[in-house]
Amino acid sequence: MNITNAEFVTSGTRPAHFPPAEFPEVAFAGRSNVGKSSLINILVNRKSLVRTSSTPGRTQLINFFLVNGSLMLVDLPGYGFAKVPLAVKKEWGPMVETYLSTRTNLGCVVLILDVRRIPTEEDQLMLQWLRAYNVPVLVVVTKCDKVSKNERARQAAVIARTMGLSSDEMAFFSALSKEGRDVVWAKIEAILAANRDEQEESDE
Ligand SMILES: Nc1nc2c(ncn2[C@@H]2O[C@H](COP(=O)(O)OP(=O)(O)O)[C@@H](O)[C@H]2O)c(=O)[nH]1
Ligand SMILES: [Mg+2]
Repeated sequence: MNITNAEFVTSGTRPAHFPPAEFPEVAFAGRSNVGKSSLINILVNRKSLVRTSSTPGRTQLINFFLVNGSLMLVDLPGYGFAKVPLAVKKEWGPMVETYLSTRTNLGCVVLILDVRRIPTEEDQLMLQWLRAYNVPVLVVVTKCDKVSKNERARQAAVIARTMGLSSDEMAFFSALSKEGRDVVWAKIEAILAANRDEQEESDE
């Protein structure tokens, strides 16, 4: 993907705040601090279009970024951070579930997992939601710079088993080395192209 332009559009917590559903949309989901914002920044070749943080759990808005004037990338609030106040935790479920279940132009969710961790119940629940809503999913296993190739292979097997995924449903990534950037884009573009084909078939 050749990036000519990437810009912040808006943020919000409910459909009334969201931009019009006029472009295909790719949303990024995962635990707080897993590396969602870093992944988006690398995908769009920008150091800090999306704010990254070492104090997790702060971003509680859904943030929209327009790429090349034709594709929306969406940074969803992260889940699973213990120190978030209960009131904020309670808002998370309805906010994200409303987004996932009502966003008509949502073409793909990139679910991000840390290569060093066993996926949590929340990670599994997120994948179940996405499947229930028929949202195409790409799982990106990130922070791969932090482990050896052997450890990566071991963890990939654990992640695949825990999540019920086949290995071709996962892509490996590092925001530090930028390994996997092109593969992630290619997989996203393949999913969006498949969505278009399906749409055309149902229009006929
Ligand atoms: N070593 C390494 N650190 C990363 C990677 N991705 C993110 N981080 C770091 O992890 C922290 C959280 O990243 P961020 O993108 O803000 O996570 P988010 O909460 O999911 O959006 C930051 O300190 C990042 O610099 C990666 O691939 N490798
Ligand atoms: Mg973030």
